[in-house]
Parts: sequence; structure tokens; C-alpha cells
Amino acid sequence: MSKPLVAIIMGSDSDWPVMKNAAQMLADFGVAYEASVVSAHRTPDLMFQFAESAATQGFQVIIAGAGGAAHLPGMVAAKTTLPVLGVPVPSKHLQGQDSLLSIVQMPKGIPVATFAIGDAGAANAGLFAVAMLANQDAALAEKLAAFRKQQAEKVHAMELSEKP
Ligand code: RP5
Repeated sequence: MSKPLVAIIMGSDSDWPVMKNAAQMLADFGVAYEASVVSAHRTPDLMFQFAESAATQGFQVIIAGAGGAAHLPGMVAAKTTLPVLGVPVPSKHLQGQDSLLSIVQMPKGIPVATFAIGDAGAANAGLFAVAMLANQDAALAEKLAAFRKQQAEKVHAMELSEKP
């Protein structure tokens, strides 16, 4: 595969089952990615190092997932001008509402594009990264259009059983 254009980072390996949905989406579209664990509060120096070097490493988009007081996406966004897509990972006690609010409520000036909590959010972050890259890649744009068409066809073919 070619050089990864998308970096997927997450605060813990326990986030991976959710963040895998973003990776799967990128893999389905043939977009090269790199996935790693970078914790904002447990490895802050690594986080800064990653964010500061992400653009020169050739990444074009960063997908960052975290749970709880989820400051990873916002802190990474503070150290790079690359677009950061934030995925709130479901948490044990507040089911990811804490993650969502932590990620979405960025003060003016440093944006993080925030997605839905959990699997759907991670998958959509992957799709959003594909859409961004497709602006400069006609073959990828075609794949995205085909994906949308296929999705619509599935809905057209849906039949409801046992109507009363
Ligand atoms: C956050 O704390 C991580 O993003 C994860 O969602 C959460 C729990 O981490 P672990 O205790 O599972 O390592 O930093």
C-alpha cells in the first residue's frame, strides 16, 4: 500500500474495537492509514510529538478517538493545522456522553469535526476522511459515489415482513 494519508489515533487500546470501524472503512476504500495509541494525559509528550510531525510525515487527515474527559482530539488539533476528526468513544459510566461533550465543545479558533458516539461515528469519520481525500482523487470520488449508490439500492430493496 502507498504512504498513509490518514492517521488514526486513540487514547487506549481499549478504544480500538470502536476505532476499527474507521480503519475498516478506509481499508474498504483502499485508503492507506496508520493506527496507533497516543494518550493525551498518559503520554502528553508523545501526543505533542505526533501532532507536531503529522503534516511533515505526509498525513492529510487525523482521526482521533477518546473516551471520558476526551481531550486528545482537541489537544492534537491545537498542535497541527491538519483537519482533526474527533470520535467520542463510549465510556463506562456515562456511555460516551462525556466523550461527546468534551470533543464537540471546542472553543472558537481550534476546530475539531466531531462525530457520533461509538461505532457509527468512527465509521463516518472514516467515510468523511475518504470524502476529503476524494476532492483531489477522481478514482476515490468514483468509489464513494458507487458506495452511496449501493447503499441506496439496499434501501430500495428493503421489504417489510408481517404487516398487520
Ligand atoms: C481514555 O480513557 C481512552 O481514550 C479510553 O477511552 C479511556 C479508558 O482507557 P483505559 O483505562 O481503557 O486504558 O484515555
